[in-house]
Amino acid sequence: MKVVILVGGVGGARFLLGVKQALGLPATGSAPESPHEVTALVNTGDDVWMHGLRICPDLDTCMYTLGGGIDTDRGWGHAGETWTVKEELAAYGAEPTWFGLGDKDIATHLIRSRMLRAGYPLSQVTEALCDRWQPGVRLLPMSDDRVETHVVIDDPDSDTASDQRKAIHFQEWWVRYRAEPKAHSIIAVGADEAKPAPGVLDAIAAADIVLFAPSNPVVSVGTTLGVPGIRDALRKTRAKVVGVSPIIGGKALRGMADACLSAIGVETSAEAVGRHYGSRKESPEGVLDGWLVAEGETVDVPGVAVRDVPLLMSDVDATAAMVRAAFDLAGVSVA
Ligand code: FO1
Repeated sequence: MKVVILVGGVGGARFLLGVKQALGLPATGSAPESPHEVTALVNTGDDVWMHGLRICPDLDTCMYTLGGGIDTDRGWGHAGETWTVKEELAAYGAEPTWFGLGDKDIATHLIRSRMLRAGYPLSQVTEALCDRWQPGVRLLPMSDDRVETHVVIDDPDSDTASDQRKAIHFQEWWVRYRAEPKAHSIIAVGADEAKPAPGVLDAIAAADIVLFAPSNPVVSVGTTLGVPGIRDALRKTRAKVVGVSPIIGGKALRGMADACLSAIGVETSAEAVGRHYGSRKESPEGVLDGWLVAEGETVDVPGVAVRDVPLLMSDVDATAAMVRAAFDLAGVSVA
């Protein structure tokens, strides 16, 4: 079976572990004999140049998680990480000092930055890095072009009276300010000129099922949907498209999906997010056929088949059960 998943960072990576288990694939490493093909379309809007290095948080989180190298408490970066270079950079007063660059992680960024500077596209860089990590799924950046999520907040340096605003990179909002400053708007800079990375549209067209991981519907799945061509490909594919709500009981599980949703005027509820994605059949831009919501929730998304199941990715078994429920909702069986 060909499975395509739109994913972001920490939540997306955990969801991919469930997809692998549901398909009988080993948790880490590849299974070349398996009849299944899994392609993750990964958000790159969080990517950022820092200290001269290109950092791709969602791609790296997926690669380390599926490659068995992730720090499970943080959900990002290497297990057993050290921070010597970060401390040295801080000793020089080299900004930003608020971003956690681990020593082992820096090796990934050095390889990627060198390959990008040599002219390799991000998709080929990712393939090269995955040679080492063997995630067991194909990790495809949503685009090889630069798309960067920026957040418009009240300018912390200006006095409140002047209500000056400024746009900061998503990582600064997320990591430095813990997403506290109200996001007035969220902009994927470069999205309009970006093209889907090679293989993205083909994977969607050839898929037997497309899943939306319970990732941030604005700055992860939303950013991917914003790359010209991807939404259309999802509306055209013969595969069923089934999303998993990242909102349980009106609460965002992880990250700051609620802060992002309010920035785009969408209520923090499974129903509002399902409607925001929209029905492929009934709305002009919609992309969903199915929507998994948390057990006991009654959600109505016109033109979309809704099912309520346990949605907490408490462990891989629980996540695999969610994935099987999505397969079932799409009417596909894992032969
Ligand atoms: N998240 C933090 O909360 N603090 C950090 O210092 C931090 C550093 C970092 C370095 C590399 C990397 O790949 C991810 C990192 N993250 C950090 C996580 C990252 O900001 C988020 O996971 C994604 O951007 C959101 O999906």
